[in-house]
Amino acid sequence: MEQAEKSKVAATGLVRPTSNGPDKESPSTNGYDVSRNPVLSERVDNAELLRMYRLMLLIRRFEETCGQHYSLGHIRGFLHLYIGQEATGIGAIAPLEDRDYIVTHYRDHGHALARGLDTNRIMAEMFGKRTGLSKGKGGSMHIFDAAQRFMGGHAIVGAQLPLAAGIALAQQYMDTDVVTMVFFGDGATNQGTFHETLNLASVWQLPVIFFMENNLYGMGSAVGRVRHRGSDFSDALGAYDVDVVSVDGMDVLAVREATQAAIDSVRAQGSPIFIEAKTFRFVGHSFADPGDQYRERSEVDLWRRRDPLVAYPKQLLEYGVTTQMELDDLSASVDAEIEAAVEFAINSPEPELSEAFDDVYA
Ligand SMILES: Cc1ncc(C[n+]2csc(CCOP(=O)(O)OP(=O)(O)O)c2C)c(N)n1
Ligand SMILES: [Mg+2]
Repeated sequence: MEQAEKSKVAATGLVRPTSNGPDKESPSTNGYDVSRNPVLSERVDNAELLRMYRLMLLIRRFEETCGQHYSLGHIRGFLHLYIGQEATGIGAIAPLEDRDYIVTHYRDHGHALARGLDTNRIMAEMFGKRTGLSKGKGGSMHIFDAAQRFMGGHAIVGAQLPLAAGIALAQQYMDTDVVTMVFFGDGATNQGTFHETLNLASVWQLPVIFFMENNLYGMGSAVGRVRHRGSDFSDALGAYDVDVVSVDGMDVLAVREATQAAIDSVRAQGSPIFIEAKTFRFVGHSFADPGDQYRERSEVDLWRRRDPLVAYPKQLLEYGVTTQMELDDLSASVDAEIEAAVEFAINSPEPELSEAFDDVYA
């Protein structure tokens, strides 16, 4: 293997088997060696690599299916698909512990599935049914499961940031080592809440991970048109003395490695960390937006060539982590799960009118 190629692969935790077989020090016997990666080595085995792939596929198929049912009028309101960004969500959420919190934006179904929330109940929420995670009254932008510490699903750009700071402040007050991860887009960085929250998180040294999914566009606005420094966030972050990590959001293992290191650090030291994952949505901003009026076709094609749903399984096969037959079985099981979720949603009742004001706090 070329040296450059080798070091690139080693950085993601996978090392191609050499003709002499796996490295002697490797704990693995099937060609997959994470021992060279100090962050991932003790935590990621082949089963976990496959679990991550299954979740990525589950998100992709879930999103495609939602698109179909939106066209049929079964899903209403807004629908913001996560297609293209799967590697980012899975790489970020996989290393979190059950006790950690997630707060996110309206492009939230991918995060909910990554967290392991019930597929049937997420789908039912999409369909506005009573069995949905928000009792059918939230819809696609308001997936919520307090028991699993998944605190939404928020439609107002940037609104989730101060909520995350509040959760982190509570954890700091109670002296736990719980980490709060908040997702937001590049567009949210121009909101006042972004700067206010970063300032307080820095002043109070809150245990929070600011996870920016920089997909280069906020609705139809390229980041370079609405930020004077474009995708260079060092100016904004330098002011708050928050450590910044930038990672390739199309590479699930690179995201996982960067996030795991950030989680370890936040858990140990309590201070905030900022992660920027560069990613891309392959489809429009929402289902109503064809997504091709403000982006060059060539730009979309370029990113599509890096589709994590193509690259990652190829990597798993190449490194002997799995077989094509196993991937096919896994794909069939994902299809069955999605089919069952749609059936569950279709057969579930609508919320009662009498429940309209239940769970309203003010
Ligand atoms: C405060 C506020 N302003 C405007 C909107 C309308 N809006 C919805 S999504 C969006 C773009 C956000 O882009 P970004 O944060 O990059 O997230 P992405 O959609 O790319 O994931 C805007 C302007 C809103 N929901 N809330
Ligand atoms: Mg964006």
